[in-house]
Amino acid sequence: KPAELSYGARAQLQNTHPLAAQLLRLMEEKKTNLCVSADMTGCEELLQLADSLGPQMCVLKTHVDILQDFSPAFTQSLKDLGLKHNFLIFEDRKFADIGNTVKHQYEGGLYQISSWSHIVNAHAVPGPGVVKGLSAVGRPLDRGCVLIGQMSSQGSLATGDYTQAVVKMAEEHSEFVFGFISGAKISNKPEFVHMTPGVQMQSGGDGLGQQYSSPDDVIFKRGSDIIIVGRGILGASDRVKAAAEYREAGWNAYTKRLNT
Ligand code: 6AU
Repeated sequence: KPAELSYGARAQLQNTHPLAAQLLRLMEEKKTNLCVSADMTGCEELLQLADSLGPQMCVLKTHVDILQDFSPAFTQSLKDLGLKHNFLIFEDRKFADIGNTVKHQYEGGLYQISSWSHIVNAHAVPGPGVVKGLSAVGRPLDRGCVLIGQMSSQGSLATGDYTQAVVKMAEEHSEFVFGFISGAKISNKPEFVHMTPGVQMQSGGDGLGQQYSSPDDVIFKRGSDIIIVGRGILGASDRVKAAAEYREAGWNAYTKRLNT
């Protein structure tokens, strides 16, 4: 088994994308590989969550199109909280159209995602044009993208050869793509960052196809880098305590991997 590089060491590799380097460095500094999935419907509640959990997480993930009271002022407040607590913002938009369309969806409309979100994700199903379109908007702003190589949901079609084709597409567009959404490590290149959703302390599901694995399974056994946790934290009576527990479980799994 090849030696495991720390997050900090991976940040310094020649070919690590600048945004990935920033992310890996802040993970090392803050000792957290927790991404909180802030799937909430009110701006004020989301901002309060971001402020209270800010110290625990490396990334805050949003679904901005489920907010009932979205406003441009909200994104400014979110950016300010990101600077205050040193976390990156990830709008989970899952772009999946031709290059010209995703370019407009990324930059324009009501949400102007490129103006506030450091990270976005995309499906590879349209072919490399989706990455080229996003890249035309995102690169001048020093943004980055993760491609969806696998999904956590039951019956997902993103498996096998499809996953391998996603890895190839990422490698061919590493000036903008710096990693993956996947259940496990799917590329051996240490420059790439793997982020895994479908994480809770207990295995199980949600009745709508979501499937859960534990932080230890995801980070230690399957070699991913970041746990993405939504309802495991949002559904807890004490969210700060729950986030601290996920953070500790994720970090312990990482240090165990480094020392094995
Ligand atoms: O922890 P949960 O189940 O409450 O939330 C999981 C979050 C949701 C999903 O939209 C997202 O992770 N997600 C993704 C992402 C991040 O792209 C991919 C996937 O395969 N499964 C998944 O749950 O906000």
